[in-house]
Amino acid sequence: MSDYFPKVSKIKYEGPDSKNPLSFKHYNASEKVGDKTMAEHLRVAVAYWHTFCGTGGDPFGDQTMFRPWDEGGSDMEKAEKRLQAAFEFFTKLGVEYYCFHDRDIAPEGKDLAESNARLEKMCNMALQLQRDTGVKLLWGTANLFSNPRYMCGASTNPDPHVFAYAASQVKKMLEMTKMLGGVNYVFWGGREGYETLLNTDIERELDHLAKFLQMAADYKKEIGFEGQLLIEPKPKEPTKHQYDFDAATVIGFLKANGLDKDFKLNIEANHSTLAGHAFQHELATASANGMLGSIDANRGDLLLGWDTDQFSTDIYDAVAAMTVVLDQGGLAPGGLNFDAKVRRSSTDVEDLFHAHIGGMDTFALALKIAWKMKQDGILAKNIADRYAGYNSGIGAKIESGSATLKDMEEFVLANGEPKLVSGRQEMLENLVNQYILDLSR
Ligand code: XUL
Ligand code: CO
Repeated sequence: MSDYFPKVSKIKYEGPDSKNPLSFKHYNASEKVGDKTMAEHLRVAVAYWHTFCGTGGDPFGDQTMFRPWDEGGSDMEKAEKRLQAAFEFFTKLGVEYYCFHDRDIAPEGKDLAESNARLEKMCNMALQLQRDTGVKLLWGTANLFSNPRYMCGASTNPDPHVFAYAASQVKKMLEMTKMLGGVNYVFWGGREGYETLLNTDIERELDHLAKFLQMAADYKKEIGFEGQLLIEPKPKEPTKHQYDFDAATVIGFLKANGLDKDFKLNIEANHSTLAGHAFQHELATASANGMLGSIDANRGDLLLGWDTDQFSTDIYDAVAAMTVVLDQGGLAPGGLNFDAKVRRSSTDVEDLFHAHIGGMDTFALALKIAWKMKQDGILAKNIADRYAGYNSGIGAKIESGSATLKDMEEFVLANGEPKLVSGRQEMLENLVNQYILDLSR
């Protein structure tokens, strides 16, 4: 095993009273919460791109993070060192999963053939490291946004040559994800959107996006890849109008194109807030449609309008998220991918551990709180009571689909004005706070 993190040994669970910053206060992989362990509930994954490829560069300044695995050697030698470092990190952190884009793990070559050969070489090395450590692949994906060829989109590019290039990358990455035993495959729209209608045919672009996804769903079946295909909604950035704006937009698009049986959604917290929604709203919308597949667990900054990809520390938000996850009976084969990066000024390799420990502790505590609330059934009872009118009489008739407008009029003429019933929001908010405060120690 490599030694890129000499100051960090295996991170242990030390409980809420520990003062050791390099320990878990709540995440205790083998601790049972109900019938599953925390690890089984949360299925935490490290995002390869942020944690091992991030440089700290931003539009206003250069690299701030100089990683030992990036020192010296050819691009491929660096890629190999980075992969060693990654598996050392996964093992010391004690996570079961990771996620990567093709170009994170292997640098692009001079042409597609060379890029594919490089990717294959690095994936074979990853397979060996997976076997050595027991770490698994939560999902693979293709980077269809960084290379200049994708400046006007990948599958929605006006040039079919670019479409074909993007499709070729997806073909190879589906094969590699299958080879690595990946349990999901993600499509994030990247540059699938537009800047101006002066040069854009929305109808054709949406049609091309659907054709692209159909090809992927067909190829998945052809090669016998059993992972779940996921689409990750995001409203803007990099393009002004992204076609996969939010959960509702993506669900509508998938249904309109007959793709809703082949894809589920990967909901990212920060993308939800950029769309003007709460994280929980996006999770609940996907879940209500039977389409919540996986989560990119991070947070934004409410004072900034872009994708800051910060590690979750907001317990309130995480409790809301875990409530939806528990209500639908879990996330598997999906998981919680920490699609998050340390701040530009957090330049030590140890900061990568602090960041993940914080995120994992936040979701572990949230899991315990959401589980207890669910066990006590208070929120569920309140919601059930609120809709009880639909269990019988006119309500049941409406839900059965047999009621008509005439029935409605007859009912109101006979029963007069409906009573005002309080939604009791403040009482419920206090209740949630009480659980959070009680269980945080
Ligand atoms: C971009 C984003 C991506 C996807 C994978 O905002 O979230 O990292 O998760 O391509
Ligand atoms: Co993401």
